Amino acid sequence: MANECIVYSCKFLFYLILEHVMERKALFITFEGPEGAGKSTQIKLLKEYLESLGRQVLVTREPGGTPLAEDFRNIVKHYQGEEPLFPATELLLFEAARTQHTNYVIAPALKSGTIVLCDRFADSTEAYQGAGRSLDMDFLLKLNNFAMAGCKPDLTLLFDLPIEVGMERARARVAHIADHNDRLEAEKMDFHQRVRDSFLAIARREPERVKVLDATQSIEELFAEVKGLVNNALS
Ligand code: T5A
Repeated sequence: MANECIVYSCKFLFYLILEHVMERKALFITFEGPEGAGKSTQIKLLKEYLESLGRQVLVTREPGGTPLAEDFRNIVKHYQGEEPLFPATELLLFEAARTQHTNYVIAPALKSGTIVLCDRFADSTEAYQGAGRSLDMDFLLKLNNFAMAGCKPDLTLLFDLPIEVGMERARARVAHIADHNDRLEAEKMDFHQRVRDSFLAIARREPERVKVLDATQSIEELFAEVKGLVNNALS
């Protein structure tokens, strides 16, 4: 009887401590991967899960997340003017959008103890503009660092899958939109292959932060992995 009491008290204490830690720890989680990897789907599920634990959650995205950054998003994704968007201009627009986003949204949210779930962040710039567009990587990393304004992800979930599978999913999702145009999605397959390879290289370089998930799994299987990794990061 006495033993049972001790076990019960220990369990009670453990859950109290867990609840306390989970309640207060701000966390910055980014979601990365090639086109159509299933990030948005997992973010939605994770938000619901974290809110069911009583946590304050902010879901946001890049490029975007503030009204002005959303304007920049519209340009980098859909611009069709006669004057081509110079690759360095594209990079600067992504970094300008990020600067608005980190300073006005992400940093204040983290400061208030909110869990921030961000659909793409600085690793996407390294993969798309650095590897995809072959821009000067050293300079790009410095710009990334500047635009991040101290908001370094605690955890990055990299949804990896063959680019053909992701492109097919992305195409199927917008098949009903007659005049769909997306500058980056429309890039050639070798561009997207460089993007995928670059994401995997980042994961090899920073294995503590970046966790690679096999995004060809079902939505449910993937979410079980996501939940495990996030619970780990929270405890
Ligand atoms: N970019 C971004 C840069 O070039 N540089 C930068 O610095 C940054 C920040 C953003 C674009 O900007 C580029 C990268 C991008 O090209 P976006 O519209 O946000 O544009 O594009 P994505 O981030 O690629 O978003 P997608 O919506 O295309 O892909 P997701 O969010 O990864 O996928 P999701 O969840 O919408 O799923 C796609 C489809 O697949 C299904 C879903 O139902 C959906 O129909 N699906 C699955 N099917 C089978 N199995 C699963 N496990 C599935 N999960 C989802």
